[in-house]
Amino acid sequence: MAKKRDHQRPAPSPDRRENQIKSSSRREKRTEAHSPSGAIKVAAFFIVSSVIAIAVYWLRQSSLLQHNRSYVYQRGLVTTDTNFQDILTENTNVSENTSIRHYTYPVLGYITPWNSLGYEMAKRFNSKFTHLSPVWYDLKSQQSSLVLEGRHNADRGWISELKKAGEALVLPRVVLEASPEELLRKKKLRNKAIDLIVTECKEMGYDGVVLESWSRWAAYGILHDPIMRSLALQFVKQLGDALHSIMSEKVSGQKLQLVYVIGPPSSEKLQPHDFGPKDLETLSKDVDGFSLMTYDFSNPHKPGPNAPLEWIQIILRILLGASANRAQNIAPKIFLGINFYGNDFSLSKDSSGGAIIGRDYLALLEKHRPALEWDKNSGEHLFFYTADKDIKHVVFYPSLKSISLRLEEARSWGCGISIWEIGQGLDYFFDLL
Ligand SMILES: *[C@@H]1O[C@H](CO)[C@@H](O)[C@H](O)[C@H]1NC(C)=O
Ligand SMILES: *[C@@H]1O[C@H](CO)[C@@H](O)[C@H](O)[C@H]1NC(C)=O
Ligand SMILES: CC(=O)N[C@H]1CO[C@H](CO)[C@@H](O)[C@@H]1O
Repeated sequence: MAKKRDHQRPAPSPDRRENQIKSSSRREKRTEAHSPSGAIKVAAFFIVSSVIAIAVYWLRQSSLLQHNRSYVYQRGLVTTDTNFQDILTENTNVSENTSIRHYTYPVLGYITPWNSLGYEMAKRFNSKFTHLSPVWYDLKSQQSSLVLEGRHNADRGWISELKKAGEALVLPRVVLEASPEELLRKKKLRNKAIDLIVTECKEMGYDGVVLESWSRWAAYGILHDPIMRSLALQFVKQLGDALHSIMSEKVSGQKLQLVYVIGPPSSEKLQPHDFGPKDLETLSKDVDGFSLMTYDFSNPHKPGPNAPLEWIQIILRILLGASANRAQNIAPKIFLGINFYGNDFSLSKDSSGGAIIGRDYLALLEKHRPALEWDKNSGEHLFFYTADKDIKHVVFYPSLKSISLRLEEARSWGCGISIWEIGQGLDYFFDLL
């Protein structure tokens, strides 16, 4: 591990303490060799050490070229051993060329209209993404019919700038708010819902949609009924089918896409409301991607890490692990969820606290200058601070190291990733993608 980290450091980095220690010990050796009888030894020493220096430099360069050309790796910032100063000074620095992708599987980024930084990030790091999903639409019941709300959120200027900046597909998210009993039972309403979504895609030139409905259906309690559950899956297939029948305006030969949002199974023994491996198989032909919400493991009543690595591993095993066939066919469609926000929990009895985003985190680091700790079990960084009235807080917020471990996990399965959301992170997180 330590060896690997060394390879990630660039050869000339005089400002790193370890290198200073190394070079001063080398200077000591040279003075030792400077004895009257040692002229030949000195010459030999210089030749040998130059050869070694060149070899080490060459090895480091070639390993950098192969694996880790991004700035954050070169600076040795992707490490468990981080501190608030490094984060405060480095978080805005990224590789000069922001077009180079380091994560080869699909990357979906969510953008929320209430945090405009996400719109900026989508333009600046466009090439890092294959899919961008602005959170714009709700499909709602209206009297006996349906209406798709959210066109007022859609920003045409931004979409056309995005198209100039790169190739990421734009798939706005649609949340199905409409009462599911009616919608799923009545064929006319199902057709209407699908028609509204498809028409909006055509009129606005979208590349498809991200649909969120499963969590709503679970909340309404309809998934315990086998007939309703089957109608629910049928609806998603029908929408996928309808979108696939339309060609994208942007990329010739490409159909409109459907990405479906799914939650993590609640336990290894699946409940009726859990979206499980069989459901993945049922929908896999009609759905282009599954946005898997692997975050929010903890909450103010149970303060802790946002997405423990072990928990993520268990979820991936439940969904993909049972058959090699499934892993091979379905893994490329999974977008493993990665949070770019964190949590600030109060440790008092009132169980308060909640989500924080990048700028809140930086402000806390500046104010409290805390010691960051690495929680090996969850694979997340955290720190403690004391607020007014002596109330202790714990803060979990993603770090380069925590994100890189999740990327490696996703990579080992051949999965894509999805980020909630791209305006909530720090600039240098994008250097990992
Ligand atoms: C990183 O960014 C900081 C602040 O913008 C700057 O002072 C520093 O020189 C940068 N480091 C490098 C190596 O570019
Ligand atoms: C950045 O990298 C991309 C992909 O490797 C390359 O096509 C492009 O020319 C590079 N841009 C610059 C300014 O070096
Ligand atoms: C982004 C990237 O390619 N990271 C790699 C850097 O190098 C280490 C070890 O050589 C790999 O484990 C990372 O995946």
